[in-house]
Amino acid sequence: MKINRCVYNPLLTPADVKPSDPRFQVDGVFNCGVARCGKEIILLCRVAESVRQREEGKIEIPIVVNEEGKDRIATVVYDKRIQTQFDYSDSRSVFRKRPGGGKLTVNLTSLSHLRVARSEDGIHFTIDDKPSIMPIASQESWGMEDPRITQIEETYYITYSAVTENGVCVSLMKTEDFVDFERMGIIFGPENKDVAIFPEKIAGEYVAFNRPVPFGIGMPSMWLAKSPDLIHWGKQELFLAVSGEGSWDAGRVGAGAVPVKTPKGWLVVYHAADVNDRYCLGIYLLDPEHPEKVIRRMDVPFMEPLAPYEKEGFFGNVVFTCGALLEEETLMIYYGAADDKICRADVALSDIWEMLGV
Ligand code: MAN
Repeated sequence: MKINRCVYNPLLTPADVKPSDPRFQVDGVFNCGVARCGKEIILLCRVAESVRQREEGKIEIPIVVNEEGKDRIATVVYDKRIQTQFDYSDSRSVFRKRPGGGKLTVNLTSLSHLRVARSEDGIHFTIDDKPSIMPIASQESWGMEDPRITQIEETYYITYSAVTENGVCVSLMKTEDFVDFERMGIIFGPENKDVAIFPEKIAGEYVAFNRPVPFGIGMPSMWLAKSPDLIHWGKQELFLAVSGEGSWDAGRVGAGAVPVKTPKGWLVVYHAADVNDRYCLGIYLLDPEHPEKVIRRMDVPFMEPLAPYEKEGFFGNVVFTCGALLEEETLMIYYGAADDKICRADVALSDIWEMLGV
């Protein structure tokens, strides 16, 4: 399998990104949506920030971002030397024990917003100095994550994880120019993530992958939903459940890139994690008229975290994609590496067909 990692990887790192507030540091620029917009390739990047330099042994007052009337988002600062009651073993979150067993997330360690980066060659990107969209307290009090862009005619629809203290939802917004964005509200209530909308109606309906997160029974699996208008989603069908213990996809599975139309069917690059949170990418080819019908699936990983910049970072051993473009018979996969950088890998369509045996 010829996965060609770009020799310029990583294309964007935290050092390329100006913090949205001088008191913040950028912890990661990763998991970006991608769109072709005329001559340019646009990445809508997730930028994760946290409070910079803390005085030892002192908990600073929270920094308020994006104040709207009485609503505000304030960053919360945890210091494991003082707040010893919490579990800091995962770099992404702060946990405490849940009454009756398990862990409850007290907060995330960073706050994410979305920011545009542009390039004419798809390799050298310039990221804006300022956020394109900051989270608002009433909808995304814990941040906006993992945007996926679906172009339908002249409009770009963006799904993203709207993280709140009451759970992770998936919201929709739209733009025509990546300058003005219009929020369209929550389309999947908590807990759901990884919504990738197909770029056209199939048999008269919009179709989207989504990934509910069951608490009692079941594991985080990929589902397919349908909608007449991109807002109301139903007719849920299970698409892919996790595999047995020990396998690369035993922990969770979810959409990755927005499905790509090819002459042989829908190409779907998704993510799967094992029980140790090692994130790989998998690949499917789906029937062009019936996306629930699988033509071929590769049952081993299509791409694994192998490069040093994928193995090490804010949260290591992660390759995670939200978008790919098919241009000149090549699939260009933009992906987050180790939850702090943006990278690109190219695969020739002919190699994908050979691998899938179609
Ligand atoms: C989460 C995802 C991503 C992230 C991975 C790995 O489940 O939503 O935001 O890249 O975990 O940390």
